[in-house]
Amino acid sequence: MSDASRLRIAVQKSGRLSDDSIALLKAIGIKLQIRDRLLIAHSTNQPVDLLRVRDDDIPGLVMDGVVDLGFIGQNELEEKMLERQASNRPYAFKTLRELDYGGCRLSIAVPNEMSYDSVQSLQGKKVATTYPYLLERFFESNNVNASAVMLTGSVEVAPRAGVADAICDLVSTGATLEANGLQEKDEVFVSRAVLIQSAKPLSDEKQELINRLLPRIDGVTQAKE
Ligand code: PRT
Ligand code: ZN
Repeated sequence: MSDASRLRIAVQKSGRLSDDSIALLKAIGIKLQIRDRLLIAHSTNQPVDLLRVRDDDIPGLVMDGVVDLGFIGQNELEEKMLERQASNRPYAFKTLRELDYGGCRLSIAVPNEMSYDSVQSLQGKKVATTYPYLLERFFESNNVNASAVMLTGSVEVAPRAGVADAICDLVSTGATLEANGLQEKDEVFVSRAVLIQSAKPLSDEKQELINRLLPRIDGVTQAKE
């Protein structure tokens, strides 16, 4: 059984945010022994437990109050918030800090040979993405009538596979787009990692621990600047 008095923090188990999130927790003095296979990691010097999950699950775990804190990319967070709004499920949370890692942008990209003057060029087209809610919001705010085709992976091959005309995917260096004959055209959402807290009131002990940890995060972040 897990101990409800311990602060529960969700981190991505294995992916682009994992190492930086764990490094930050260690840098603010939380000792952790992480065993690769295990879902839970207990801190040996603080009343803190880590829940190691897929990043897709982190916003919901925080919004449902299953964990107290979570490290997550704003792209995933915003997408899950829109999804929950659309289905009338709770989506409240507090952003405690924007972090200095996980930077990327969700962009529209089209095949090199496709003519693209503005987002209006997507009129009547199919756009493959893992972020249908963010993409549909972008279409709506630009008055474009296009459709989002949901793919959970390999989005960049969708145009070549004939599944979509264009894509809306995360970009950092742009190398993946280039390797797939695609050109970045419009930014839909700019993202970085954030630390979020459940909207549910926590015990005084937990809240005091969080309040002690936040200045340390600021210290670590400033020291890197
Ligand atoms: O298994 P799990 O579901 O936990 O992981 P995941 O595969 O969904 O996510 P992961 O680990 O790939 O990314 C986690 C988070 O990292 C994302 O939600 C973003 O907030 C952030 N991030 C930052 C990125 C990138 N940069 C990024 N470049 N996530 C993905 N990419 C991918 C992108 O999808 C594309 O395939 O990298 C490729 C593009 O990179 P460049 O450098 O070639 O442009
Ligand atoms: Zn994921």
